[in-house]
Amino acid sequence: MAVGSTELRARFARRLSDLYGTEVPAYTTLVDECHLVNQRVLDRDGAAAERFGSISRVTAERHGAIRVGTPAELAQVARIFGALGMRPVGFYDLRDAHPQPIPVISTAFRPTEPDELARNPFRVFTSMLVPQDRRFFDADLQERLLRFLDRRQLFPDELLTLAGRAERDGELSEADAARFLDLAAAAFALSPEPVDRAWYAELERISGVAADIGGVTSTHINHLTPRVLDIDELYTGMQARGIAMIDEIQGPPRWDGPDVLLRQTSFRALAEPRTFREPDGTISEGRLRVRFGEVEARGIALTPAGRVLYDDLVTEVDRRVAEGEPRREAAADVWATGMPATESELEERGLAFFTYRKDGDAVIADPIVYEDFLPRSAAGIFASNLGAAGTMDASQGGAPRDMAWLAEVIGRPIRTPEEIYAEQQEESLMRSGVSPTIDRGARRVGRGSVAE
Ligand code: OOG
Ligand code: NI
Repeated sequence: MAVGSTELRARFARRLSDLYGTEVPAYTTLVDECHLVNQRVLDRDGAAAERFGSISRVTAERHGAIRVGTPAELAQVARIFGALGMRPVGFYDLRDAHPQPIPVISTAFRPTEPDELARNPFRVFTSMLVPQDRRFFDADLQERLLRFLDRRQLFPDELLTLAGRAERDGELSEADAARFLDLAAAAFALSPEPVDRAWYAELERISGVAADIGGVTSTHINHLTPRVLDIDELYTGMQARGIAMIDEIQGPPRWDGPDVLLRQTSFRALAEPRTFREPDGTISEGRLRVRFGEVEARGIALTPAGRVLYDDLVTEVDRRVAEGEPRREAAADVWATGMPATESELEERGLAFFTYRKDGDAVIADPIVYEDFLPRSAAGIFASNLGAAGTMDASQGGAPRDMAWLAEVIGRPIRTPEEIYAEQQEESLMRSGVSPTIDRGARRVGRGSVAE
């Protein structure tokens, strides 16, 4: 029996979860707590709890994060994830992220078809270092960094060959699939290779992320994030278990209105034992604290207009915080006045994406869940887990990078999240025969199977 890309993705997500659980025990605690919270929300809210995805999808749902150094490495990552039916979506430039710049650009590999997402939505936030950016790296360091990166091989040839075959044929034989999964999981495990102490420290002075990427000869999964239905409850639950969380939940604030986009929070994982090669050539044991735990809650995907509104509210909250108002109060107030309080209003004003179906004469709008990431939250997640802020010379010019550049250097198209959601919305209108203008009056935002 052949193993198709969907099954391969589901198996890989499980393998990675098992691996990360043995490497970072706090991850297992986090997953346990998520299951408890999700069950409580399910008991409390019934079918409404599954408005943004079935409980089986949400329970299996993970996103991972990995970091690589060069376009060639990113192209190989794209091939491995291509075998799992995951395509690059979105472009995130974290180099001028507020409040903490990170010397990387990122994309996310994920399934793009609704039925594939429903079967297994595994996604990986993938960042690539920009050694050419003078604000972080001078010419000498850039050159040494590129030389170091060019010499290493993150993925064995056999893995890349199997990945290529899987992508071409859409499947692998059972034996090849087993081999592929062994090699792929091993490629993302923490390596026992000694870390060059001086080189790592030199990069760490610039950024902990630069050291984690360019200071070692391998890559590793940085975190694996489960999805939770009530992130505020999860946050308190983890603290009660004695795990110190970062100060904030990133993204939209807690509020009574509809869940939009993505809320995330994280905790610093323990320092992990690593082997070092000292400047005098001796090998010693040390510790590095680079990997962590993160959890997320997902809401409705916003249209470009909705996103502008969201970004405006973020700016307004920042402004008030800068004037001395506590963030929580500022956010609650700004959202209460600025963000529509109901899904219907989001829908009527064209601020969020929905799919449409007819139920007798009524038109039901179901929200499309946000499957992507937020650059500011991502930078915040990176930053909250760095030991030191690092150094950056803002007076230097940065290397220009955008989605088209990234697509070109990895040799694959990169899709825009909003394009995918818009397509999905359009398709549902066509399929159901709902006319956005004629049926407008009849349209109501449905609560799925839940009575209104
Ligand atoms: C990625 C940080 C961003 C997210 O979920 O936004 C991220 C990393 O630490 O490599 O994971
Ligand atoms: Ni993450």
